[in-house]
Amino acid sequence: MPSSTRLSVRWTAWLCLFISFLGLFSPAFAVKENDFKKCNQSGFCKRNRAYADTAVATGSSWQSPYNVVADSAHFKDGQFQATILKTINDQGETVRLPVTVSFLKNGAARVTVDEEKRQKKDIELRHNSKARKERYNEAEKWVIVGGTALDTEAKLTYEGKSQWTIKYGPSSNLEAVIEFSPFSLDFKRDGASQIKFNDRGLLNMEHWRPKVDKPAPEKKEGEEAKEGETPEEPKGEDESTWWDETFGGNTDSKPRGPESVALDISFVGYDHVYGIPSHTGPLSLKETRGGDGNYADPYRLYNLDVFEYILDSPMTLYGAIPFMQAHRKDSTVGVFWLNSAETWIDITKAKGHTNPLALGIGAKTNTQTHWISESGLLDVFVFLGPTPQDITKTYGELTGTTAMPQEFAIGYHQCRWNYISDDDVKDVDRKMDKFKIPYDVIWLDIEYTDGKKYFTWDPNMFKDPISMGKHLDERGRKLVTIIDPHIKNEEGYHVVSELKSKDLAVKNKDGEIFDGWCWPGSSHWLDAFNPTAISWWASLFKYDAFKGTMENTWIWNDMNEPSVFNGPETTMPKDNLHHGGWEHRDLHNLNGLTFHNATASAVVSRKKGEVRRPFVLTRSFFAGSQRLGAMWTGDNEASWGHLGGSLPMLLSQGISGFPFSGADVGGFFGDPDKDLQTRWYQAGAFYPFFRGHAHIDARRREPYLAGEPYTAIITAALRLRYSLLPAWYTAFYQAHRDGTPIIRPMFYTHPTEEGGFDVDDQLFVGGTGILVKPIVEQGKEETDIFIPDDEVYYDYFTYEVLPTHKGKRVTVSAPLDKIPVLMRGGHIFPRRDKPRRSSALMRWDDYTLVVALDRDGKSAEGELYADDGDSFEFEGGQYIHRKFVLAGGHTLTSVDAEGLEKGSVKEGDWMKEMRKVNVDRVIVVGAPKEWKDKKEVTVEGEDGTWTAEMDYNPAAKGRAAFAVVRKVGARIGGDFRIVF
Ligand code: NBV
Repeated sequence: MPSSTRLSVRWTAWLCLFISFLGLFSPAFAVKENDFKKCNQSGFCKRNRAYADTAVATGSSWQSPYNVVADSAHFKDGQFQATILKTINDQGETVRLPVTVSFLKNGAARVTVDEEKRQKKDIELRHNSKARKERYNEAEKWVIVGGTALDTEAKLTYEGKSQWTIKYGPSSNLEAVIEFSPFSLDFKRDGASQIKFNDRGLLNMEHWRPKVDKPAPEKKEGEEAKEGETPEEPKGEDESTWWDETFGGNTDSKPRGPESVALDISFVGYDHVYGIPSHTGPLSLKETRGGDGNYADPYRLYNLDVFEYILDSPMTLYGAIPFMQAHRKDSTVGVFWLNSAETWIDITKAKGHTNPLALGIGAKTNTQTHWISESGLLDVFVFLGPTPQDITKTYGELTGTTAMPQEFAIGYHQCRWNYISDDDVKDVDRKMDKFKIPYDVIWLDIEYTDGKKYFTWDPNMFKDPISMGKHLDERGRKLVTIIDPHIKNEEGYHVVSELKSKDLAVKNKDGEIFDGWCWPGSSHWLDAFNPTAISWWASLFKYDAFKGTMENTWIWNDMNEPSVFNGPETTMPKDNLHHGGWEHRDLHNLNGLTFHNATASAVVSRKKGEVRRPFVLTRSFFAGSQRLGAMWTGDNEASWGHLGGSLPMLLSQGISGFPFSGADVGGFFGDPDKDLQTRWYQAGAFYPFFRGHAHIDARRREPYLAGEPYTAIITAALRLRYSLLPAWYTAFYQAHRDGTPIIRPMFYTHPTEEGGFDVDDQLFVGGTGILVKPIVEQGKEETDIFIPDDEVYYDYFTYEVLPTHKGKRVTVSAPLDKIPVLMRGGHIFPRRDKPRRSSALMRWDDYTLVVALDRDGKSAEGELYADDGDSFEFEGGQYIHRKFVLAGGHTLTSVDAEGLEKGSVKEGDWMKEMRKVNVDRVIVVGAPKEWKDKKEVTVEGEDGTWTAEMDYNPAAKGRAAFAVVRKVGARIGGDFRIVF
């Protein structure tokens, strides 16, 4: 065993010991849960839940103490501004909270509430803290990239004494009714309420107050509020965690005292809510206040290294997107809670409403949510739809859309912890070739480094990384190396010396460089919030600085929650300090994004003059991370449950604006049996990010090791992925263009089909009409697919016409070698059918167009987007974007999808080369009977008119008729017409 591996095995063993020690008194599978806080162990969550309970118990006499000062209110140029007074005691003392409601051109509205005293820094911090005094107001700097232009056409249409109404939105059909006493908001569309703020009176901004020393009651960790304590704020409030809080032996010093922000948001007439990833559990979110089948705890968003996470849980995971959509038949609305502190969200559904008309047609439920963050501003965006596409588009305008990926990045990635040497890498590469298994990227985990010092190589095991890089490059393949944010604190390691001397690390509460514990032992953490740190980080990635890397080396960021082994809940203390004096508490959920951002910008600038799209995978993320690369769902387990669980997780990522996502194929922990491994590859072939990965203690499981028939079945799944790369790339382009998910759940594609609203185990691939339901259960050889409409559905492989009915399930057989994949009639999608070793080798291959005719056998439509897959030249028009239409049952045309005139873009090298790339085959599934005697078709291309041979296969035994046109010879980038 190489020394580095031995070392890491020791570390793993140590870690396991440490973890089992923490959970010594809990049953085996509950260990992990107990390492992390429940709401009642998190002071501010518990206080706000108690506040909600008091409101409910008080009933109709509950009075929210927040009132708008009527004289302070004004409305101008699309913005309402006023001061809210919060009454804080029976003597009528108040605190001032400035509120702004902005109406945006794109139809979104934004509500921001701050606290005047903190804004003016008119507060005192305890413990001589050097922290900033304001509420954190820089989340928007990291997250929002556009879409904030004000709707200056918005109009104040009613100005009553205690209620104002503002009409807004591109079609002026939206309305916000602002109630002054108590402060509440009612967002309406076409006169009907959709979303209400503070409807239940749970708005709570914990104002600043000085600590008055009085003999503190004895308290223990996690203890309930003591009877007899005198609460200062609304009755029942528990002060015990206002000034400090202890969990797992770590004490948070809380220099600013209590400062949480909370608000109830009701979705009027909506019974499904989706989003707020990352969690396990169903796509349609569960209720969280207990009861049959519900969770007892709120969904938590606090990015953590959740070792061996459990399924079906509201527990937090590695990344957070506080964006929620509510859906009912024909309407989708949403909110984006822009707050990067620890956040909890309670969901309850008020069913059986007595007046369904008040809720909207067909809806009987109000979904009530309660958002609770530890600190920061109250800053919420409201989207009124009405379609799911409207919501993801506007959210994409605000937070940015998926970056166009490196084309290789959507191929298959072969990873494990760890490929142990450069010879090992070459060997795996050769074997993949020997078995004719396509793949694009091989990955190196932490053991490639010299003693976990990033930017170095283990001198014994990776003697010649450049020769390894070149070996891969010859086959068009890439290498990804891991770079984590913890920097080993070791004398003589140039990275840590510079980090210290340049003062670019995160500080502890006393302003000294923070020292924590991670893979390398004692470590410091890059403060990626600091612009100087970002530039310095970039310098480390230059090819001549990170020696051994070259043009085909890309990067993986792990542990960026950040993971700190000896920190509270395995992360940084909340009172740590970042650039600008902000406490870690305020920006914790942004930490991963800032590190990912630093790495992605470093990778773009590795060499002067080299302008290429970065590829950086991140584990931790926040809203906006989609602009920077891909994510994966962290340390899952080699079990059927985790395979099944990956689908709703990735669907949720997709509708939440970060669709470039995947789960470790095969499962990270443990050893999958061969059936599971095979089924996982079949599912993984439909993950936007497709990577096989395994724990260091897991047995080797490269696809060629599985043996027959498994290797052949896995290879077939990989080839299916590779043949569909043009369709996947087109779906990525759509995501990039307007925030559309890459894999799409039923409610998104069929928002009126109620039976599909809680279906989360099947998906459509982009706009291709390809409907997939991976098998995720052991021994299962058939499955039921939910059919959301009246279209015809063909089996992808056999062209069998399935006996489908709208809203019903259809049974398809799925022995181990079969993935349940259907083609929805009415679509055309591009493929490349020649199997090759990597996507790079397919670059100039001709295309196949698959046409699945609609139920009338007359029409179909589809798209292809292609560019050089590497540079930013597509931004200057160097791309091909075609629209294919088969109409009238006889003519297939290809036109520029954006209506651009031929020759309107000067062709660069890639475009010129693409002139040689053609449509080779057209397969028409569901071909009309009238074609049966045809032997050829007429092709009208840019260079003239010619004929191409066609075979017609009549319908037989449930299989649709299909026609195959060979050697079409029409240029893929040009206009053409094929007349059948
Ligand atoms: O770097 C080692 C692993 C990595 O393989 C995995 O993918 C990450 O999620 N890493 C976590 C740290 C250790 C996990 C036990």
